[in-house]
Amino acid sequence: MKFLLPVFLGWILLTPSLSAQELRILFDTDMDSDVDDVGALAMLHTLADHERLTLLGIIVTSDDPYAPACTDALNHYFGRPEIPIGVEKGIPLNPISKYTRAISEEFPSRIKDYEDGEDAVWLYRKLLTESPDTSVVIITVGHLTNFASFLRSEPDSLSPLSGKELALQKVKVWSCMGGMYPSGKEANFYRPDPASTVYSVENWPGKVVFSGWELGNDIITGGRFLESYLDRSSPVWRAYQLYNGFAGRQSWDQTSILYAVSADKAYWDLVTGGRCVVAADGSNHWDTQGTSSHAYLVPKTAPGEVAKIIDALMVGIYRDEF
Ligand SMILES: [Ca+2]
Repeated sequence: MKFLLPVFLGWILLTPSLSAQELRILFDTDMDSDVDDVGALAMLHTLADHERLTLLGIIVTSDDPYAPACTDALNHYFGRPEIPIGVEKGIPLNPISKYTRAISEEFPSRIKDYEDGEDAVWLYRKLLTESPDTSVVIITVGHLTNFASFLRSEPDSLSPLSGKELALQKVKVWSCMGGMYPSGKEANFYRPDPASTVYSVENWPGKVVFSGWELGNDIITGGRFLESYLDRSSPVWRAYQLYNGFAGRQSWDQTSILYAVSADKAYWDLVTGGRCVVAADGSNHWDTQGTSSHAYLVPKTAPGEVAKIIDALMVGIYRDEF
């Protein structure tokens, strides 16, 4: 099966897309238990190939020993071996992934060991310090341990600004896959570090858009289309094969990517006029009484149609109107 162009003829956006210079992405991923992180990173590379964004760096928030090397191998495959990767240094490691070890062993990479990664907080601070004001979009698709540590960071030799001050000055928006809306309990928020979620959501100084579990749960990608379209030499193909043999998988993480590049609300509507409140156990609800710069996404386009866009970007097919 090959991709059919007419599928996309209905996708016309009302505002022009941002250029790669205008859309600078910092991607924070738990590249381990689920495979949607691989799909999300593949989408970012396709969009970078077509100059829709610049991928500044990747924070790997995972205790899987092969997660950084797997991420680096994906970057190598897509021709961007220079992308810096940050990790939480010195933590106990626990191999939990169905695919990271194989990808790290079967594909070339610069990073060989977990500790080869940069310090995550240092990398957050360095990349933001080097960026123009209000230019960076942070996309988080995992738990928020490193993100919270960055927010808590104090002035250092990189910058006289604290983490919060850097976020306020440098970040345009935080696109966060996490939580359930209007209420519920979702893994990125509660496992394994709900305290970092509480801190991050309460202390984030700028705009944040949440993509909840319910959004990506209805969008199934990575099935037979990906199997048949991608070359078997692709680590994306290999990861989805190892994960569930192309049975199809929910697209939680990919939603936050698609939102970041189509922030003109092509695919979803934004709910504003309230704030996300996270409890100590990581459950969350939307408090309509509060005011904040929080928002969450609700479906506007049929999940099956969004799945076609995501599948296309995951296998390297691109249209300007995406
Ligand atoms: Ca994830």
